[in-house]
Amino acid sequence: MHGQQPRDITGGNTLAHTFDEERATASPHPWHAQTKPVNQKEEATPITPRRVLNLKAFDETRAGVKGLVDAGVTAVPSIFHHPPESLAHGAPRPHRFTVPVINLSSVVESAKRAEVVAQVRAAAETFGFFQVVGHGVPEAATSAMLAAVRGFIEEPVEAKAPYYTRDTGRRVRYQSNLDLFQSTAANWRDTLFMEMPPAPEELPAACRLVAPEYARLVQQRLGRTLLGLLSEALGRRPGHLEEERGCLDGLSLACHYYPACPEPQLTLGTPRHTDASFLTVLLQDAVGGLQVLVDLDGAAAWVDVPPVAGALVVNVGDFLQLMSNDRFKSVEHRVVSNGVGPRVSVACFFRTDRAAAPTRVLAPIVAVGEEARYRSATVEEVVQQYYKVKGLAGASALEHFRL
Ligand SMILES: O=C(O)CCC(=O)C(=O)O
Repeated sequence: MHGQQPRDITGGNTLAHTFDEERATASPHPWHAQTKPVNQKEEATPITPRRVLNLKAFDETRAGVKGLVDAGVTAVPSIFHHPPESLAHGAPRPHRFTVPVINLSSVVESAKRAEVVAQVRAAAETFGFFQVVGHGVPEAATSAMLAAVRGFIEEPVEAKAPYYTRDTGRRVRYQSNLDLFQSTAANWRDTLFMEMPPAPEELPAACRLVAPEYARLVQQRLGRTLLGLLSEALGRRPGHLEEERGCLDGLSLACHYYPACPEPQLTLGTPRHTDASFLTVLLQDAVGGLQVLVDLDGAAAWVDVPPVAGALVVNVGDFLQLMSNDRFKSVEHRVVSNGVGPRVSVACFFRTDRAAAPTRVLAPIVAVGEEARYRSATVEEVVQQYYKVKGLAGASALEHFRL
């Protein structure tokens, strides 16, 4: 999918890798003044004054995780260490789960539409995740989008620095780890975040033409189709979620770059979470690493969402779980880090534009004979609660609104 191939920086033997102190000390990267040898049993660093200094030193480089890798780190700095219980990179247990792949190409034919509605309903009610092919977003647009993200992140630090910010007033923000100063463990990932539509001059040149067009295709073609199918799966007319519930208003893109990691067993690309969105449409390259949490005979287990050529991954977000009165599931997922990389992905979050968030009300759609399971809440309230519980693994913002 890219011009350049991902590379393996662990030498193919991640567990045998040892900390190369001399090399780290010799590197000019300012980060190294604060690194210390890695102890695999060490827990995630608590938020101590020393950690804050280390985080600031890392953030001030404006070079992200990509900068660490370019500087030649051979050990994952301690700010990125996750506690062992969050990692569990061990061999997955054998299981029968596969994320369904649904072909949307026949949805305009009324005879086949009911079959597709049934497939989407089954996936949304059980897994909360599915992949779609025949989705109407051309391959030229998906490969251009992945290449644009990679092109931007691989620019020199000075070219990217003007976009590096934690100012949420800006609609385009490049940063490493949104919650760098709040979380107890940072992630091996950099992100270019775009709230659509930004003013063209806010966008980096690498993405200026490609990102708005990709967002338009995902929103107007695939988003409209998916919301139509999900409306019907809830027993409503196809326009219900788009026209009466505003689920197509507002799209944000999180463009992630996961550099190859020298010690993937110590960190994560993205920790477990659900999405604060109605729906998320994810474009991933061929590297892999996305996993979804499923119930395997009473025990929670992480199952891969493997890259499928030409497919986009769709998942239900928290807003839609509330709105569907728990029929559709907003399921936890994460991205494991990898000795092979970089991995590039683009998550398109269908969520209300920030201007409408204080007034857009999320109310459950209650079927005949059912009772409402949630009180109504504005998008802003749900998002605030989402960030309040974020980091508490397994905690859902939705519980706060449950009746
Ligand atoms: O990179 C991925 O595959 C997933 C990213 C993700 O879960 C997110 O942005 O919320």
